[in-house]
Amino acid sequence: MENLKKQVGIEAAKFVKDGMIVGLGTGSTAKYFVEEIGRRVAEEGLNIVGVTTSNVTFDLAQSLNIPLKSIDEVEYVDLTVDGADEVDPKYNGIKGGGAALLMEKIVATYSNDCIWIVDGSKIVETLGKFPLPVEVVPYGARRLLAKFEDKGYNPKMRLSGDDYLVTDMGHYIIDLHLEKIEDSYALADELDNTVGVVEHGLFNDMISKVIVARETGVEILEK
Ligand code: ABF
Repeated sequence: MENLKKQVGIEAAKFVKDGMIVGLGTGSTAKYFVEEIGRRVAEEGLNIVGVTTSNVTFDLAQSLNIPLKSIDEVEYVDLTVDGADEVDPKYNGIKGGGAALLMEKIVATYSNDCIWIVDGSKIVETLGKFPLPVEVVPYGARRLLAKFEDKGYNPKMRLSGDDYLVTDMGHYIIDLHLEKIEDSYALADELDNTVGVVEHGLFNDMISKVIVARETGVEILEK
């Protein structure tokens, strides 16, 4: 499977051209994309500026000598390549399994184009089997947990060891075990309007392509 992930990472890097500002995603698949960009910077003199989506990716990109800027130092991002946890037939997805959803969504929001790179197991008919990450302010998190419980959303605080996981931006994550999300737009709207919710892992209408690693090879799905 690692070889398949590497293949899609390399395939996605082909969309990166000289002069681009490139969003560098997070996760085990996006790692291969970032490593390929690093290789091209080192071996081919690829001239890009990277914008990272997590501390982990920042450290990886720095170790590869990829020139970096923060999202606040650029007007826009030309192309962001990132991983995902689920992708449905409408090219909507769930992200945040890697707890980086807030910075990922901020960078994606200012990107002219986004591509997800996934293994075949991420392609689903209906979103929701993967628990939906919801990033919340620590103050009031247990009130939100109770609210989601009352709604029947089967919420669980994301843990790191015995403690609540703290994201790069200093928040907690509540994972909603919904099994099926019939309307990702309605749920996104509800969460966007819930006090204490900073961001959630529903990425609706944010990408143009998904590059999928299948046993039979790499498949590029275009919206
Ligand atoms: C990150 O990549 C997260 O949003 C998502 O959860 C994760 C998928 O990681 P992997 O490629 O390791 O399955 O962007």
